[in-house]
Amino acid sequence: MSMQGTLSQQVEAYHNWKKELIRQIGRYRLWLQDNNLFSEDISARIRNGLELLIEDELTIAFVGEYSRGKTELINALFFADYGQRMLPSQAGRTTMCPTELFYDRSSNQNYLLLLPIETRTGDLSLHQLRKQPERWVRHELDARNPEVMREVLAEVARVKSVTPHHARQLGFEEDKLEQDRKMPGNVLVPAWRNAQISIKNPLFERGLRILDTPGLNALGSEPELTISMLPGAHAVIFMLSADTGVTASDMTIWNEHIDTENADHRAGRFAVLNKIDVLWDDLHGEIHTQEAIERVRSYTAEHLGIRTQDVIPLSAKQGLLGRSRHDRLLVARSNIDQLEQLIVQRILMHKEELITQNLISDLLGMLQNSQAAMQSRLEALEEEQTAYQGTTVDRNSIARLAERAQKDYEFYYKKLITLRSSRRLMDSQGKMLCKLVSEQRFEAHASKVRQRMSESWTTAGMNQAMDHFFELLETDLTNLLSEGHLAEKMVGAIYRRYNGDTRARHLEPIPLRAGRHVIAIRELRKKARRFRISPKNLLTEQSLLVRRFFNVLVGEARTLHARVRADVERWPNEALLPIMQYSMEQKQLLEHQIRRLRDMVRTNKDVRSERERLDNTTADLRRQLELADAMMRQIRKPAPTLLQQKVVNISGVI
Ligand SMILES: Nc1nc2c(ncn2[C@@H]2O[C@H](COP(=O)(O)OP(=O)(O)O)[C@@H](O)[C@H]2O)c(=O)[nH]1
Ligand SMILES: [Mg+2]
Repeated sequence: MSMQGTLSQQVEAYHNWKKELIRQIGRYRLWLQDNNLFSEDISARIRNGLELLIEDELTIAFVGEYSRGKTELINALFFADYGQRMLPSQAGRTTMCPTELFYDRSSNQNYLLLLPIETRTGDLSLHQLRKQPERWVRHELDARNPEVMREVLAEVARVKSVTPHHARQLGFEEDKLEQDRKMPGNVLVPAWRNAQISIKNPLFERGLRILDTPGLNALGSEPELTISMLPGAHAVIFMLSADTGVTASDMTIWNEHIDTENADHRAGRFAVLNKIDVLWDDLHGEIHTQEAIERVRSYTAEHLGIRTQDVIPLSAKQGLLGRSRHDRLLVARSNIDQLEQLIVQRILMHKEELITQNLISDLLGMLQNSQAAMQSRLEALEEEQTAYQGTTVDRNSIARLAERAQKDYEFYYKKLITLRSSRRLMDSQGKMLCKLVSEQRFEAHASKVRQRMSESWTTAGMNQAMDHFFELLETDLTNLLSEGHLAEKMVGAIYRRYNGDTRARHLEPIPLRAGRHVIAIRELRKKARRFRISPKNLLTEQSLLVRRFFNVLVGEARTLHARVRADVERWPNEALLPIMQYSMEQKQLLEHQIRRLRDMVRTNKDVRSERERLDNTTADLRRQLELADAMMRQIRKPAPTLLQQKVVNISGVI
């Protein structure tokens, strides 16, 4: 506990940091309104940013062969307070289904949802089934009664006895299943395909999601798990056990499902070397034990090809025991805190970096824009002030000011007209880009492939059809990339001209960045290749294979495609937004100034009251600029773990 805060404290700090950002964004919005700088475009951009923050989630997947202690570790990390094992964990092969743990913040309820395994024979993917609550069996969970809750949660591990034929139809490989001793000839399969557990817990309330997976058998039989759910996780914790070492099936899981290039979990893949307590009772004493643990640790790291510090030796069981008994020594010895530290430092830091790079830089850009506009308003007012220095108003200089303001106004007015036509040009460019990734186009590719697959009689023919689908998509996206480059060049030229003509040197175009989509589709194509050559799919009957391919890979491609489409639809509008915003703001400010100056010339107010009024206005403007500065400082504040890293570096503690 001497470390700098446990997981929940850090997640809390992260949450507060996000909350503060949300508050600052709200303040900025009000500020814009107060200063007449608000527009529909800015509003949309701010809304996007807010959604990103509010919906932000963090998924950690626990993966490994059965009986490595994944569920035990989840119990220790999140349910130790209940004083008992909440999720079923047992010796031997726990035939559990993939389980997701989170807190449903929209309904504010605790519950368990179970999806019957039979849905595997249907046409719907897990992703689609999530939107159909009537397909799931629902149990309420009463957190005030942990004993009952535990019994309800035991459902997750329920098995069913089925014939080998039926098991095959459900997508299982017979030889990886346990025989039913009570019904010789039958095999045991999990009764559920997926479990969703919503449970109130400080971490889950803050957007943490946990994915608990069963062993290799289930990984192979639910392609969606390996193709979209696992790669989508922000971090993967790979579980090994000190009593078995790294076995062949552990290595298969690592190589095929975790150590792949195409996953999102850039925040990290970590290995946990569990059950170190089996090495504790060494007759040769503590030092010897530590040496033994270190040996297994470096051997494991070498085997997996990761750094030794990314292998955490621990004891989930002793950690759970220690935590529920409040036995600090035992908790310390279990080393479970070290894993929490790692999660905090790597995973949260990564998320913070993402938010900082995307949202914050965007926000700071907008603020800078607004500040520049306010600054030029202030400068204009200061010039007016000099016209009021003497005892009489210097009418000539006021007239000059008015004239210049009028000219500037016309300049921005024209600029806006040009920009609007540039925007129309962008719109038509955008339409062309959108056509390349339209939904109809995608569905046309899909149905063409479906037909080719069902007409094909050979494995080779099927394979070609499947690959052809990805080829079509890749071609579309490559075209998008080159068309997008052209459009980006055009935007670049617009900005260069604009920045050359005005004083706004800080404005930069927002890129389309279509390259990442091409990479994503190529990676999905690689996955599809692996899907095709997996021995299980080679033996699957044709209609089932077509269905599986569509459920999983076409489904995944569809999601990706929709994401690309949303980006492409938004971009043409956003690309010119910064200069549009700047011009609008300038025009707005000049309009005010002109009105005021004209007013002054016409009404012939006395110098003193005019000077007072000007003083007040400039003072107010300075205050507004100070406010903007304060917001800027707040938004720039480093995120909690980044901050902590600095502290750590300074104090030299690792
Ligand atoms: N000795 C020891 N046993 C453990 C530890 N963690 C889990 N186990 C046991 O290993 C078995 C399998 O655990 P479980 O969590 O169900 O494994 P999973 O299949 O990976 O989820 C259970 O009997 C646990 O009690 C540990 O740290 N030490
Ligand atoms: Mg388990």
